[in-house]
Amino acid sequence: MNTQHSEPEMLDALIIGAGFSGLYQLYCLQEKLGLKVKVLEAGDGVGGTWYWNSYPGARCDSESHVYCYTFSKELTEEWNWSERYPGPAEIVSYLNHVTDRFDLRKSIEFDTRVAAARFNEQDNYWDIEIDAGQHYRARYLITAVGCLSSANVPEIDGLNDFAGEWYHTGQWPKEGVQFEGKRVGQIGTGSTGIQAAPVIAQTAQHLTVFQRTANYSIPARNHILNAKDRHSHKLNAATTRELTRNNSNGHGWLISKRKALKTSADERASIYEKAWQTGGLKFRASFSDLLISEEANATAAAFIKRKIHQLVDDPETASTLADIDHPYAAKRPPIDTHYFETYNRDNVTLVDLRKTPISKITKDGMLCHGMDNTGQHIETHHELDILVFATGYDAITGTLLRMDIRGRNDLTLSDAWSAGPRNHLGLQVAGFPNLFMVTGPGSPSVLTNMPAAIEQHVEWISDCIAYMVEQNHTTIESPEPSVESWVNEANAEADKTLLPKVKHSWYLGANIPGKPRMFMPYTGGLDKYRAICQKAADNNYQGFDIS
Ligand code: NA7
Repeated sequence: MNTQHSEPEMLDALIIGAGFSGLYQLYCLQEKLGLKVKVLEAGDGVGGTWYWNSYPGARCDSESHVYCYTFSKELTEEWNWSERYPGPAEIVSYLNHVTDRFDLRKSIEFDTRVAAARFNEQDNYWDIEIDAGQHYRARYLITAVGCLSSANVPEIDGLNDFAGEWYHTGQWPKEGVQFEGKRVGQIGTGSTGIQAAPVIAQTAQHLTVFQRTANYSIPARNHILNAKDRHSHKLNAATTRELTRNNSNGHGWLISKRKALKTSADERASIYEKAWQTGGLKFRASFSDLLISEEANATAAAFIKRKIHQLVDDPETASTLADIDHPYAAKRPPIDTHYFETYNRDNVTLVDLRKTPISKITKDGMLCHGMDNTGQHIETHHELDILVFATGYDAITGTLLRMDIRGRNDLTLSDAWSAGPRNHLGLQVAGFPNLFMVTGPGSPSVLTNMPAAIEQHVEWISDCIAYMVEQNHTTIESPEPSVESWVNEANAEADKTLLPKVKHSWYLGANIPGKPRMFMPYTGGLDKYRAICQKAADNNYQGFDIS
């Protein structure tokens, strides 16, 4: 920790990140509780995830009328979304509006990346150091760093030799990328790749998509919102708010109580067809047993695979796209705009990396080799001018662990989490007093509509800090037995579902070499989670040590 600088300013709370979480946390602590607060943000503007993710086709998969704050009726009333699903530019513009409307900008330091934070046990505050060496001091440290903010660029031999341009979708250049006349290679067919490919294909001379794992996708059916849509969203805003706060997923819809296995094949097909036509994530809410029974899930999987075969003209390409090895929605379920149809274009090629894995990146492309169906050795060189990595993130914990965060006894967060991220209620790690994580591991986070989960977390943390201030307490921390009990409870919830069974999933950390495998999001549902957190608060923060 650098100590050569003048005495740092003492804050009540320091928040890392100026996305949905950080801005609302700032509003609650500064504007409502009157505390002295600062937000440190690595970007030069607000927006968090959406500041960085402006890749072609990027679009939120929550619907715009629920992908927003609900704490201010006036804000809901005055803001008008333009499409069913908002894109990054509109989300960033919404967050700028919120920042100015609630006068938050004065408390945000942009272009400021936190390098380290250390808990001072003598005086019970956090000492926070930024890249430039300057430091801050705060009673409470709150990470609002997002779940998908550390880009994962896989180590592939030869990347340094590539003479063309390459980009990761999560660090997309603000000025955009010109694909006209270029041969583009895209690695990855997760939610991002599925959004990007149709848009890149529209202008690229040629697009080659390198698919390692085939994926399900449901049409998003995005559309422009008209005055009637907006009027209806505003009229129903209070009801929608109640719904998103009190259901398991934070979206504006409930999961059906019907079971796929108790529904006749004909009725099931018509329910799936209707959900397919409606589009969006709600498809997964068609039946209550889809994520708990492999047999039930297989009915949805078969429906989607049939659709892929109908949409894709070339039977071999369709088979490669539909050869999916995991249950539907057990990995993050993408939604798309003409993804499968994109493979009907003459300028798009799909490469099946299971048959011909990447051997290396060359000066002018990608070399893949493997065996064909007859056991013949195949080697193919794909010539490329631009390489797009749609290869995901070191999700949920990556950004937290890139900072050198140290709690009591100089314990680093990476040591505390050497066997995977363990905490109490997804909020606090044992040995790290006064550190709160917004939508960290062990909380519902990425399994929900994020702003709903964020509002719950931020409000809980704010109430907790208000309680600490009122009661004149200086530290709150989660003892190891509370952590142990929450980890067991979260694991037991996850084991009721098919989700932890997918071995190659970023929910488990399995996409990052060497990352400990532990199912990270809480699967018990936002409603249940909210009740558990509230009960602890109502009982004077039972399960936490306060002094
Ligand atoms: P994901 O869902 O992690 O998808 C990453 C994709 O990249 C996936 O298809 C991976 O294949 C592929 N990948 C990753 N590394 C490699 C290598 N080394 N070689 C080939 N293919 C690779 O990230 P997204 O950005 O799409 O989505 C993340 C979230 O952002 C999403 O859930 C939304 O909430 C928004 P794999 O499946 O690992 O075989």
